[in-house]
Amino acid sequence: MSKIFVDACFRKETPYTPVWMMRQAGRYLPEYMEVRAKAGNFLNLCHNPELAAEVTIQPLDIVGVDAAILFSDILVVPNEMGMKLDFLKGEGPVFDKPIKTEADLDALIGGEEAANKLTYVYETIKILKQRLPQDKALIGFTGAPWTLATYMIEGQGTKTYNLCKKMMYSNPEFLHKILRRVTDVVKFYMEKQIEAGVDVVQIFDSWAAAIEPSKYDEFSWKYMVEIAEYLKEKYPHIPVIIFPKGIAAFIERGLVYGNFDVFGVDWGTPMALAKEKLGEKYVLQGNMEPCRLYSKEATTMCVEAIQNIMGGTGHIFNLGHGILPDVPVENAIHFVKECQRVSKKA
Ligand code: 1CP
Repeated sequence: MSKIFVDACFRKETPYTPVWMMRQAGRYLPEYMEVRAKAGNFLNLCHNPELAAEVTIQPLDIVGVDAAILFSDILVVPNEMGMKLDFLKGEGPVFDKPIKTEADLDALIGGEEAANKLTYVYETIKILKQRLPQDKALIGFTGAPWTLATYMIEGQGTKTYNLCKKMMYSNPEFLHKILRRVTDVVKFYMEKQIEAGVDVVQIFDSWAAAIEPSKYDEFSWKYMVEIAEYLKEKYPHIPVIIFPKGIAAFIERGLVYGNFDVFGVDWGTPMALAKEKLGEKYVLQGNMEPCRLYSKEATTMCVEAIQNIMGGTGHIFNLGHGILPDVPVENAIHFVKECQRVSKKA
């Protein structure tokens, strides 16, 4: 059976425009909180294939999206490269020993050996392949090497990225060494997710906008291109989505080389601009501001506006970034229904 989400990634005709929500699992769903409590904490949940599969499926059943995004986190990759990781309440992810020196990097596990340690992710995918309805796609994912490196160097989320940027300008060779190590793991990681059964892969470059435009290609885009080229050569039937958040201004520079299928547009980028600059090369995904989910009226207005710009093939509805924990579930359901209503073909 064909999956409309995958067809849409390849710009094929579909009965309506498929929809999913970035970070669709999580704290806004009471059912998620129950399972997380059972697991004990967030990382335990990522490590438990049975429970991770359960929370992956929840948003499909509850809000009716067209694709499931694998439940995991981008930071399991540096964790399995050997960096001890904790998710602290109210503070988010923290690595106890960020990379400071060449010796710190050399101590990490690389390549396929690191990717092989992520067995719980592949197990989750295998369970999901058996449980997901045939017409729903499963999206696997990774963080972009740059976005992963920001956590590995800073040790946690950051507002200023000063350690990464100090390295970028005063020791760029070392930053490239880190990015190379991460890229080599991610290529194997994505390949193994595909072999385990994901239908689509997405690369999250959430902190793309931390890099100045003239440096973005060198420190992020080219590594994502390398990953995409590697995957496309082996698995041309698997769509590759990229989400470089907040680089509307870069679009002017025409960062359009690379073998990707879908470009995830963040909520700060006008959809009409994204269409003008990128719509011929990529299917566009996005891009409702997630806070509109607080109001059904604001949601409907935005969904209609996006449909007016994007109507037809070449689009997938999505939020323009992650869903917030205090969004009412019924408003999330409303978003999905409205996307399907406005885009349904007669
Ligand atoms: O239960 C909880 O309280 C933890 C909240 C949470 C969840 C639900 C975190 C911690 N990660 C996740 C799941 C997650 N993370 C998914 C699963 C699929 C989904 O539901 O959509 C995905 C795809 C991610 C990816 C992720 N993790 C990104 C990239 C996407 C994005 O939103 O930009 C990033 C930057 C992370 C790091 C991370 N993990 C968790 C938090 C709070 C953060 C961000 C910390 C920061 O702001 O630096």
